[in-house]
Amino acid sequence: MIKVLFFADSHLGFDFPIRPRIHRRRRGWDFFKNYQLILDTAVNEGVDALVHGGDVFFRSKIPASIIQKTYEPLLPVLEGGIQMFFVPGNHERSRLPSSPIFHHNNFHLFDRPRSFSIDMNGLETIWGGFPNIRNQVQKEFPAHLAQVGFGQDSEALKILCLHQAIEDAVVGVQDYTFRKGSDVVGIDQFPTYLNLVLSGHIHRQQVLRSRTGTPIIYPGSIERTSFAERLETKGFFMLHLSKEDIHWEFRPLPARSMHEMTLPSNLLDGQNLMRVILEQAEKIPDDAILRIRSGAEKHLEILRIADLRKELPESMNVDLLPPVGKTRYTWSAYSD
Ligand SMILES: [Mn+2]
Repeated sequence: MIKVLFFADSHLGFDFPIRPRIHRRRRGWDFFKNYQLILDTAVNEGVDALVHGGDVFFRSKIPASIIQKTYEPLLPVLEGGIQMFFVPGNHERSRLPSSPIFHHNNFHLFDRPRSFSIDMNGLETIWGGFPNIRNQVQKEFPAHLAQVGFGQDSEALKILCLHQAIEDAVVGVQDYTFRKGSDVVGIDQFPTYLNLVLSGHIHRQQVLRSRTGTPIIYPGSIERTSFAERLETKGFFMLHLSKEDIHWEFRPLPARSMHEMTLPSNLLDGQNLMRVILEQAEKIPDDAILRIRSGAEKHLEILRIADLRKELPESMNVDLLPPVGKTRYTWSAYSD
């Protein structure tokens, strides 16, 4: 029996400006705190393997200090004898910034389709995987899998590590479900010889089954990265694997609560608007993330975000947005 901790989508560097223009609470530390909690759990519970399913970082160009803050705490974990597997995600453009820890004997990077055969507590395992395929994954998947080289006939336990959208995955407050498509791996594309599939990318934790019954596990993101995740419990999976049996439990992590309010469009004076906002803020935790949606474009002229932040608790994260339909940017509600 081996114990595996699986997490993904840590998005480190999210809201973590190196030289902030204005001083206010940032969400960046929340992500690093949960990251450290996960590493501590791996050590304290003596897991045999730790898997990161990709989107380690928030984007592909990462300041050196964030890279260091990310990799440095991995060293004591590796030194403790835990085997570590990392999948490059789409946010790091399928390539992780390199580090000396990549050369550690216990660190295994899926920098290309490849596999690692390791004897763990007497259990023969083959860990296969490849970096996020950004386009045409449905078409590319079989060739990538072949290049992984699982050795289909071996008796070893075969675990596939990915960072992809998979058919049947569900996301967002509206329960959007991924259907088969060119950028989605089909549920019938997983060969029977696989014992377990671990994937990042989808930010809601869930367990799917391949057509032939192989468990496909998404741990979700370690903190909320968008309002589409506001109802989701964040966390990671602890798995127990043996040749006869695979079981798992989900472990929740602390996550900041998210709230949205829309300002009444008929209210057009600063004082009254502020009163409405403060009334709403009273009802939510002091460390909530509050998104204020203007009801009318005029609200953006009347209210200043700096004034709002001054009036609301310092521990709260506050944003003021244009009315629905007038938003200048969009964010991917599903799987960024
Ligand atoms: Mn992600």
